[in-house]
Amino acid sequence: MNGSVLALDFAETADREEFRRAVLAGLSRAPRAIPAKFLYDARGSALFDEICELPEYYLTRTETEILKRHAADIASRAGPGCALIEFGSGSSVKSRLLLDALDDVALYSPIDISRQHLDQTAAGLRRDYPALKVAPICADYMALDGLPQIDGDARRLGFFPGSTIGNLEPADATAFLRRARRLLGDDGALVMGADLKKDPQRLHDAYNDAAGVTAAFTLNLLRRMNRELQGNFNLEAFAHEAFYNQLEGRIEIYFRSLREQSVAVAGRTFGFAEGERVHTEYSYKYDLAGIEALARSAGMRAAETWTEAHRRFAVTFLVAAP
Ligand code: AVJ
Repeated sequence: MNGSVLALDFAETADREEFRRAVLAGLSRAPRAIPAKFLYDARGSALFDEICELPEYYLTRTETEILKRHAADIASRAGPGCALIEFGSGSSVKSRLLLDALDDVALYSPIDISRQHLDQTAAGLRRDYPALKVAPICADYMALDGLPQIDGDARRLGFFPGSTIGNLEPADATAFLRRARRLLGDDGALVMGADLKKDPQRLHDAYNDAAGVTAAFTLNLLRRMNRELQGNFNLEAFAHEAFYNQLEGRIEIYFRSLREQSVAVAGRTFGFAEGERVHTEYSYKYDLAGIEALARSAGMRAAETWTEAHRRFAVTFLVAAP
């Protein structure tokens, strides 16, 4: 066995251990909850890519439209010679829109927790942008304290698309932006995408698609527990549930037990009442005042916000507040 295979095995064991702890803690607590990041194993990431193509899931399409239309504005706000740092490098489609518009990019640094995702993104970009310096960082960007691979005095331009900010509860969203502000520096900037409040029916439909892809995405967490933690969840005996909580301004997602049952996972047994739910995700929806308030709470300000005719989604250029 060579060194890199060993390193990979080690990373996998560490990931599995983190998953095991999170599942045991999350199912032992009331109300039950498992953090959203565990939805993204290989199958979960593929299902999320499918969600982005759904007719009901307007987010990706709308954000891409805004980025296309305003890439030049973003580039002129950023100025030439920036280092582009992407927090969570899903597919690199959106970063390419920025890379194409920005003047003289000093460096592109995607940060992602998945080594595999990161390698794919980096390889694709190196192929299509041979002159671009690509410096991937394998890390959890929610817990990152510095950017060791980035030196020099280029202005740091962060990119946090997709309304990933919506996964975070308000205090965590503020904490993330504070961290980003520190990583990007006093003259840094952050381009952030956020989904906007709108007709509750449209929000509901985006998380309850007719083809059932979002349900498969949620229930994939049960499959993952079965596979990685020797679970025996019956996928037929649980259902995806998603609804808009208007008071809190967020979509809430759960898996719900369809009957009274007990399930073994990671060497323990858990009883479920009929109708009992396990929380998996929040997806907070903002309005423009909410985005500005969030920015202020983290020592930043919204220098400019772009949206489109239906005002479904917003892309904001955040800078450090003096
Ligand atoms: C990746 C967090 C932006 O909240 O819309 C989509 C995740 N979950 N459908 C979202 C998700 C179910 C998505 N984010």
